[in-house]
Amino acid sequence: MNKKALLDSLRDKLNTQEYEKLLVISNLKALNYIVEAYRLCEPKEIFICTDSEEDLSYIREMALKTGEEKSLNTSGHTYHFDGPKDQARDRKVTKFLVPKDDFLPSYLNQIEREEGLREITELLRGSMREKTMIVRFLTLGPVNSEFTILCMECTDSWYVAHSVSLLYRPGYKAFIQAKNGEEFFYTLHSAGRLNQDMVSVDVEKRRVYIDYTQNTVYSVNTQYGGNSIGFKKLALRLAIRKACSEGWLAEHFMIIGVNSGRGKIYLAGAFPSGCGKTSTAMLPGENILADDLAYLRNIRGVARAVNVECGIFGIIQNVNPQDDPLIYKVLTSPGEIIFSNILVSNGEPYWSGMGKELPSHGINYSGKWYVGKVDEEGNSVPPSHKNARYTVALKALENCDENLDNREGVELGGIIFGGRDYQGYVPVQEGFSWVHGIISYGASLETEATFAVLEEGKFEINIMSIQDFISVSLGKYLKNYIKFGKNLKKVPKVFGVNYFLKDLGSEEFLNSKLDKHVWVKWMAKRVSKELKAIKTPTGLIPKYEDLKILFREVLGRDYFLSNYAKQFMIRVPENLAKIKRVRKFYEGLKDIPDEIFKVLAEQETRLIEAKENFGDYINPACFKEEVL
Ligand code: SPV
Ligand code: MN
Repeated sequence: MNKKALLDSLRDKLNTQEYEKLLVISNLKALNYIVEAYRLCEPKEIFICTDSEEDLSYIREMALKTGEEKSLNTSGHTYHFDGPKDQARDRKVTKFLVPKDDFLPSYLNQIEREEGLREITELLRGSMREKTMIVRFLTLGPVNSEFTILCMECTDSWYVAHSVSLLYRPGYKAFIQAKNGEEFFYTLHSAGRLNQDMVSVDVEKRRVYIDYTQNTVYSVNTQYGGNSIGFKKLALRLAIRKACSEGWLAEHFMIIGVNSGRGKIYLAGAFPSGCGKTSTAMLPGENILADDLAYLRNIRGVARAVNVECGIFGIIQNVNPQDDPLIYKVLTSPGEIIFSNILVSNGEPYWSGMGKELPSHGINYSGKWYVGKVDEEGNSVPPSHKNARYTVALKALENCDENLDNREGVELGGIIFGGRDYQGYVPVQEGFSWVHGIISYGASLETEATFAVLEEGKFEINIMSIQDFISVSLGKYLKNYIKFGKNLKKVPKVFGVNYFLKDLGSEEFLNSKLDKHVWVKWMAKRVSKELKAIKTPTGLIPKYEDLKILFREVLGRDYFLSNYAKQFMIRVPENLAKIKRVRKFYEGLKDIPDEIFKVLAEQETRLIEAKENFGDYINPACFKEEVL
């Protein structure tokens, strides 16, 4: 169909103003998606958001008017509830649509494309009756840059439409400029039938299907942001495929600008949900550039990175004035914030671990809440959900980095990988090389699954903390990663951190939450070549004397040799056991690059040699070789 025919087919659903908003768009595919979404979902009307202040405020108003959000006492603050069974990403129902003549490895959750399309089409059919379909155009990455990917979502949720105003950069203008045929990512989302609390009713029929052949994602019968905001993890899956075929990286990274003695050093970091990613990105005195997603490109031999987003959809549990002073201040000051799945009492938001007593009554995602409440299965209902979140624009933070919208991105000095590892890795270490670091810390990242996915409590490998979103074979993904580093002239350092190390045979954590700031400073100073490090079998570790100074400078406190000896002890049996688990994991897969096995074997040899010389649990003082 040509443009006129496409627009004519929407004529009775669009008033003149909305019609004119679409007239300036020449990308027929974008127009066609709107027509198809309208025919399938049958909304009573369509609202096209042009990113004008008027349109953005209309979305805010409608989120309140429909009851998808409600106001809190503080100006600009609203809250939204997802249903009790719709509180996290759902791996089981998130599937790739695979055409008959294509192949995806069996560990990627999938369904035959035609069958999946039929199923999702039936679920979406008529799903927007009596509702408005909102069309949002946005960009992933800064506008008009080498990194930019255009993105569009049709949704019937004002909450989703509102969230993206805070989380993504406006893209209507970019779509006007886009030529017909220009590629973009697309999501069609419907929350499905809603109850009187404006919560999705048919969560049992929740589906998130990814049609990578069309760069399209369908999401239905769910509201939780991670399932419904197409630009987040849904688009990440599409971006990973694109990145792997074009030789760049789309990653689950935060980015922090760290002030070192020699200027600002940017470090990216991958941590599974609930493992300290946002709090690392948000360290006081440093600058946050990204909290969740980054694109990395080789630009003239340098690894440069941008934030895919421009806002935070962050976990709120345990955000308190001691541990996260910056974000706590934002969350308790006037300004545009959407709280989700928290406890509300007398118009005030509350969450577990906020550092003050919670009221005994209120309302939360389960309805009326009171101390001692249990759900249908007899489990106690917490005041706020563990995966309760806040949504806020990064620009609302006083520590937002000045380069957030830099079209060239920032030069990455290092990449950090950190999981939830109670027994093995030291709190911070540096890889001997790109390949060593990527494999030992990134591809070997193990963690306990946390509450942001629905199967809690299981230990598992979570490659680069992105495994949930990998949309190609793991081998292909890892090869691309390794090659990316090899093609750089200036290679970022690779670090492994572990905030969760416990004392041997004890449940006691060896670090306080604030210590991460010292590790981050150490890493920045390694990048700027201010400090030497000690070579151990698993990586380069800090010198005690340097940490002693850094603890004093950063946290204003003493750091004792006895703490260092415990924290940086090389635990040979735990490390060898880890290598075995990781090797077993990769041996079961096809097309894994040989380097993986080589690096693991070398690490194993180094550990065995060290054990022969010094025993199972090695005091870091045993290692004498220092490197700059
Ligand atoms: C995560 O779980 O990694 C998040 C939130 O950042 S979600 O949008 O659910 O992916
Ligand atoms: Mn994330």
